[in-house]
Amino acid sequence: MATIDLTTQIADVKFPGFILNASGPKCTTEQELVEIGNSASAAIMTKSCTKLLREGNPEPRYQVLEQGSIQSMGLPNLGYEKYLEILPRLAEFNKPIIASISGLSISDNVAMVSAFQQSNADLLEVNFSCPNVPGKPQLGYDFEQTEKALAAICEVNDKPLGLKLPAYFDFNHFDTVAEILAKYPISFISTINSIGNALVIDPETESPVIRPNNGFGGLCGNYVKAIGLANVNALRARLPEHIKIMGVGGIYNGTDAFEYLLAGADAVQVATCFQEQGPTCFARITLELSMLMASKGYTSLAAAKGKLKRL
Ligand code: RRO
Repeated sequence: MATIDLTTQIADVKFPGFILNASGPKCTTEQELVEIGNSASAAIMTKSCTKLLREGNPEPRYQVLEQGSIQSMGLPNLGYEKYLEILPRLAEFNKPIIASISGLSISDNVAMVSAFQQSNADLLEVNFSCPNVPGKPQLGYDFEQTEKALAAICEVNDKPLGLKLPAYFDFNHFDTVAEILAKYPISFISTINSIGNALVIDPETESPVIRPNNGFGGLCGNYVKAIGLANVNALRARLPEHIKIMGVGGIYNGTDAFEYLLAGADAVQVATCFQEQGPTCFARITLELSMLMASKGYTSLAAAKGKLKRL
């Protein structure tokens, strides 16, 4: 089989592959991050951190579903200082390290982005789209606050910077967010986060399947793939070329990854599938993508990237 070069690049950082873990599942503790280091994930992405350690929301807070999952984890993490301690110990894996940051306020984000400047994180991903902290709306749905936060973060940041965005559903919103992002020195976006405030009901128990927030949580997996593809493709069409796109949402196999590539993704992140199958999923999806592309006669990512054929 012809091997396909699946290496990719964001800002000046070279990634050894196209497929990495998404912030969220199994990337909170040092042991979990080491397991990602030992896997075929093209990078090590951390769970979004806050200034202080958080236990997260009450359980049950994650439920696998027939075609995906719903969760309201509530940002459980060790606190940013712990990640600053752990990151140097991940350098041995020789792959990019992405620190995900999710402040509960603009000043928290500025403080943590400042603190990570001195770290060995290769890239920072600031989360503008956590749907699961009661009383904290998703920043990415408030364009005024998005711009304010971005301006403040960029003042203190010199690392390649990415934003984790919520799903948008309106062409006006794609236009607006792209216009804002283009004004700032951003290297990438990751789109989409889980689709917030979904409600899954178990008819047997007549209850929601998760406890926090009256059962409302972020919907993930196959259910959201079409929305993820739309967000990648709509934003690719609107953003300057230097802003790269990591596609997220419903990637379980090589075909899913290929669809994100056609939509314009420069890399893809895996969440629910990693949660359910563990770290071997990265090698499997990578192999499936290579085999699919080879069978179609592609020899590079570039040949297919963004090459969706419109009807
Ligand atoms: O921890 C969470 O509940 C969570 C976060 Br920070 C996020 O960005 N997206 C999500 O679906 N869950």
